Amino acid sequence: MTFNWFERNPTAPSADTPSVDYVEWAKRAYEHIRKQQQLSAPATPPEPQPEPEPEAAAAPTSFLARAAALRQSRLAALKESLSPAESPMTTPAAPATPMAAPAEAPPPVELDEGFLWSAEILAAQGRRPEEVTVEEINWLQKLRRGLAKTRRNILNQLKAIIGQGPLDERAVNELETILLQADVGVTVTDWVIQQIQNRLRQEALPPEMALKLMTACLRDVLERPYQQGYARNLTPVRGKLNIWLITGVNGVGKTTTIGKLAHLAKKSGYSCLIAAADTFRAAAVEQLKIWGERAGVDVISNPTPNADPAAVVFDAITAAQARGVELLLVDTAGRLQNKQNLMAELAKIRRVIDKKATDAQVESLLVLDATLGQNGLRQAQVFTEAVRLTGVIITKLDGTARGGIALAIAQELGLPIRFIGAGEGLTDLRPFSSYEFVEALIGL
Ligand SMILES: Nc1nc2c(ncn2[C@@H]2O[C@H](COP(=O)(O)OP(=O)(O)O)[C@@H](O)[C@H]2O)c(=O)[nH]1
Ligand SMILES: [Mg+2]
Repeated sequence: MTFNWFERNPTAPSADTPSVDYVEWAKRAYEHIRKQQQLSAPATPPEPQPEPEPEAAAAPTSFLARAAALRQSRLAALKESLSPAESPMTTPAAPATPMAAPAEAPPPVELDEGFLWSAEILAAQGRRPEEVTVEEINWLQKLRRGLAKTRRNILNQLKAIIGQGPLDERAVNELETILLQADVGVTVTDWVIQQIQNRLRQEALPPEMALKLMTACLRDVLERPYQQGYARNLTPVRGKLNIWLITGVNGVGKTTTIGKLAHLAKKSGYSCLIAAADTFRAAAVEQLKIWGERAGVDVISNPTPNADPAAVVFDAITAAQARGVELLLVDTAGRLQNKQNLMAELAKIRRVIDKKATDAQVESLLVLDATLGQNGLRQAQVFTEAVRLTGVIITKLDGTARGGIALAIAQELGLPIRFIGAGEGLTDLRPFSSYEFVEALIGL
């Protein structure tokens, strides 16, 4: 059965999720994944990963240190519990691949702290170890690695301000600074701090509880759009035409994101087509075609220089309707230099869609570059005026220490975050999960 990635939006474990033996769970998941991989051999050598920097080497008595020690001991127990045949040490060296490995083949899993963390996240959601895939584990590891800089900053500062005792006023002020530095934004920070202070007035708040409360508050901010009528998942409706208009400033990652979305759609069993409506530069169309090839999805373009983007969209809709395509991804230009033109261009594309594809399920997704922080958010205001946006995609979460920007985005735009990108590869984009995101951001 095809796994539909678009339906994957894990929720936080509820109070009645049964408690799990994480070591046993991780062991079964590891054995299951190894079996899968042996069936689909040959394996590709693992991507070289940067050495993880030690996380929050806290004073030995603090709860941060306890959490780190707990995972280390679980990891040791896990390694010990595996029979020699499954032990990663006995893996035969992967054969040297003469050509670039197919993008499809995921690297073998490594039994490390990141694997265990991913396993814990999946286990806590009540998933069964026999149903998880190597792609899911790899993605969670990537997400955690991507947010490592932000998390390290937060945890290191937390370590400095939080002792063993309950929180005091000074510690709360420091928490405020930490959130602001992670680019969570003033509104969200104020609200979170207020929640913590309200609680402090009722009872003593040990640091561990404060962190739990903060986690829940941040998740709450990210999930508010669901309470305002947005569905939890953005899943293309099967058997009909879905059109996703991908907008955003130049360089934020629109074209790359379209390649990754096309890949995800194919993997999830959808028929897909791409429209090259960023016609300003010939190179942009070429770049999109390369991504289309990688994902195995056709690209509709117009060879005329400076072709009318709306005409390209018209052609693409015609092709999509003739072929019974389910998901049409539309790449657009994002030149902010000529704001008026850009807005007119996007509005025209939208009119063509509304006129020509009356039954289509249309989404307008804004792509934002996480490394730009609050600046990116300000730039994006143009798009909120030009198109009726229905969601956000955040890219480049790898390599930023300001991963908290996701919170500011959800708050300021009032839109659900639909996908996040954490790398330049085909598989480096997945549907957003507030639970997994917040855990990767500040979870222990
Ligand atoms: N590190 C990283 N780079 C990305 C990501 N998404 C896109 N990029 C890079 O950002 C640059 C601009 O991307 P592009 O798709 O051309 O942006 P566009 O102008 O909005 O279409 C390219 O070098 C991409 O490889 C991501 O999630 N992580
Ligand atoms: Mg582009």
